[in-house]
Amino acid sequence: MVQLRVMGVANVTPDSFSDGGRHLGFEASLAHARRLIADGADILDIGGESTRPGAEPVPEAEEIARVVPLVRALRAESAVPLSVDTMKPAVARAAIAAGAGMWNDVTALRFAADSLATAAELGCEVVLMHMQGEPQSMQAEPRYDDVVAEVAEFLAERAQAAMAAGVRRDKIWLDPGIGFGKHMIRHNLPLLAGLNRIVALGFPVVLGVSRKSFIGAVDGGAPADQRLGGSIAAALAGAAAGVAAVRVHDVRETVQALRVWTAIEAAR
Ligand code: HH2
Repeated sequence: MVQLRVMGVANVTPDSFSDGGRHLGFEASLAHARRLIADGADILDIGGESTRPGAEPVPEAEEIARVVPLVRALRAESAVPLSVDTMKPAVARAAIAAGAGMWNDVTALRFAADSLATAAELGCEVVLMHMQGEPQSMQAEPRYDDVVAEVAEFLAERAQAAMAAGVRRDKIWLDPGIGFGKHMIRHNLPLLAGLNRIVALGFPVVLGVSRKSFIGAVDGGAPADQRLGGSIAAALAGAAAGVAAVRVHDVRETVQALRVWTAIEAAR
């Protein structure tokens, strides 16, 4: 069985929906990232711009100033793989130069004209995520005839585009983009139920369900800080479907859940 990796979310933003700026500032974000590593994160995903619905864009220089010092500091003291969560090629370039090895792009390398070429040139791993619409407006009126088929088709097309631009096949990860231009119930749940069809595309899949709104929608409106149980349930659904990594805020609890799930699977 392929080892399922836990990607810990290490945001350096004042407006992330789930941790509300609690880790703003270099020292606080470094301390938080160290905690995630101690808790067992296999990868850290460092983001300087919130992608929550309605979030304001962050200027490129500001995003670099948020992300790069943290990447550099973590690279100096830890061997844990580092990912940068950004749409901007210049931010990815700066973070990779500072020691990150993965570019996590929620726009699947569509944001800038030079996104694809930059990913190929950097030679890093890339996460291509599905999103319908733009972050500012994506939740307004998402529409699909068959959400699993359409997400799978999009991801296959973006993987082809990346390879055509020179990204190596073995560097590509795919992500269905739970919550990105999807109705909380009508789209996210069938997509989670059909994850095996995304996995069947033949690339490692990253799944981000941690603290997302659909959990609140299923559980009587539970707020973001009370979605741990639902986050773990959805992560385990991903594990059962064969995803390669789960992107989570609560690393310690998720590591424990996956260890127990994996131990039971091994006993079959
Ligand atoms: N979700 C968020 C951000 N980046 N990247 C990938 N690959 N997959 C996801 O599901 C994903 C992502 C949103 O979560 P969070 O980082 O907690 O919020 P914010 O964007 O407000 O920082």
